[in-house]
Amino acid sequence: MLQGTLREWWKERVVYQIYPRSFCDSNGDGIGDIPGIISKLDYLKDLGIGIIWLSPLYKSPNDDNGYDISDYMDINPEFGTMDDMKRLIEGCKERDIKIIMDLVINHTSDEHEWFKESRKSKDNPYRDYYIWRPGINSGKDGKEMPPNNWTSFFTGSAWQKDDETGEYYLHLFSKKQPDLNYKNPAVLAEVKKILTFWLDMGISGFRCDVINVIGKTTLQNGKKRIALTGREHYISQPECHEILKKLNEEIFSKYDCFTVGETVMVTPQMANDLSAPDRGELNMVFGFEHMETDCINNKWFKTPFSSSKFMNTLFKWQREVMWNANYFENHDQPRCVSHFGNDAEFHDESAKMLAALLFTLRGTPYVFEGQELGMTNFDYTSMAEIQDIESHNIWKMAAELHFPEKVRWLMIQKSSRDNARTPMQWSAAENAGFSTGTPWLRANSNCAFYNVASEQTDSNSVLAFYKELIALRKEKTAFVYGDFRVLEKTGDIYVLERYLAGEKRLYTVLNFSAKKRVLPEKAVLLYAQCRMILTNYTIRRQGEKEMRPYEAFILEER
Ligand code: ISL
Ligand code: CA
Repeated sequence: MLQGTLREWWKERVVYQIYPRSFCDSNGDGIGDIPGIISKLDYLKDLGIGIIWLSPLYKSPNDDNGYDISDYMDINPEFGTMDDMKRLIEGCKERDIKIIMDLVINHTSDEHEWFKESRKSKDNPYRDYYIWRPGINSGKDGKEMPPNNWTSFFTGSAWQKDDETGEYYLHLFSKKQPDLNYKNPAVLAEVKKILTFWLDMGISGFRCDVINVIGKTTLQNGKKRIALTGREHYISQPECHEILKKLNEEIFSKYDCFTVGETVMVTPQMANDLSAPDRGELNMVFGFEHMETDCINNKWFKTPFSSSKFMNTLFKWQREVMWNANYFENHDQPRCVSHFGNDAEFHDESAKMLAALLFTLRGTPYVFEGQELGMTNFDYTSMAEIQDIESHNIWKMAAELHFPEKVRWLMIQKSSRDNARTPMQWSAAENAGFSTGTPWLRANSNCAFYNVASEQTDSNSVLAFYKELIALRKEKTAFVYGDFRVLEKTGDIYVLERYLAGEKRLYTVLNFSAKKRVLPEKAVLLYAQCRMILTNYTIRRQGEKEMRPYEAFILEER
């Protein structure tokens, strides 16, 4: 039987991602925290979501905002205490909301006890928890080189020399994020303890950070590339599959939980290999292909956005991947209304059109905090306002390559991860109602229009539209389990169908452009035969042949 026909709670619920630092600050220190999240549980319940994904809350020196963990079984004091965490789990239980935690096990912080021990001496029992190698003497001028030519996700060599022992350790991310060594069975044993600890506390699963890079097959030099030299030695390698199989068999399968992998540079085939039910590994994965259809090589180099490239990529994943994790933004990506829509002229229309598309796709939908308000990219004017380590590294690298400052700033504006990390816009008050103190990252001044308080009282708001879509997905089984078909794609107009035997057919009609377009004959006919159940424009006359900018409507068979 296909996985799609198996009913699972994690297919039926909508996931809401919380980036704790930016969500709600309860004590005025400018940093979002767990009591803040607790105070907004009723808001989330009312929105209709069924699962919360918490970006890391663990103890961390915050070199990469919590993705550098120094203790997996403790809470970062900035966010609260373990008791707060227990109250959060309780509060969610009362509201029938499940929680998944971020699991960052490719690397730890260099301030984790294991690494502190590891770096002390070559015969320390923790030495092999990480990947250490001596440098190489190139022979020419006798200058010592790192063990291989791999580069890090955050630019520069993926190796850092450590004075204590004179050897280098591998870090695919920042130098404060040393990679764990999965060839050492003790590491996996530690990971199992961590998983059990949280599952026993009442967590319902994990979002597994860069999980398809944990197994490094060899440490040979990689083929030279503009970005990520070395990747062929660690992307979705056999060792990664072995580890996931073990974790699934020994831990995940013993609990009523689910896992979503964040998997970089995966093809649909690799996605199935990691998540098809008969593989016994993960339940679904986040691909990146649709997010990067407007990129050359990597996200810092953009080409103009084309709806057909974007949609064809989504359609390919719909066709080929058994169960998708559908998302248009997260804490690493620009805001979708700014990225794929038009936040200047057709803000609400395009934000709603994207939402209609997201909820029509087959798979589990993920909403990132603020997406439901139509939050946009930041309105900063210089690097002085940027916090993200990745942006600062890119800025430096582009300067070394003599990119003019204007070009560099444009790159940052379009692609910086801080676009998604500005404070959640609760109200038009100072700091968007996020904090009574000074927020760690400045709130967008458009919080004057896009915020929870005002959108809650406006039945035409982006927020109201998300609520309707979430409710609709609960009501119409075809939106969850139905087959997905593309009935029409002409120019920027798309007609999509969801069909489940015994249920009424559902159609989504979209104009993915800022221009008026002609409605194809097929859609005119469908319109006459069906009942309109949701639209982002108020009036539409029978027989009307025009689609307005970013118009989207959902039809149901009568
Ligand atoms: O954000 C990216 C592109 O700008 C990705 O390359 C990103 O670094 C990659 O998807 C991995 O992301 C995850 O792991 C990182 C962390 O910084 C990200 O926030 C996290 O989502 C390292 O733990
Ligand atoms: Ca706080």
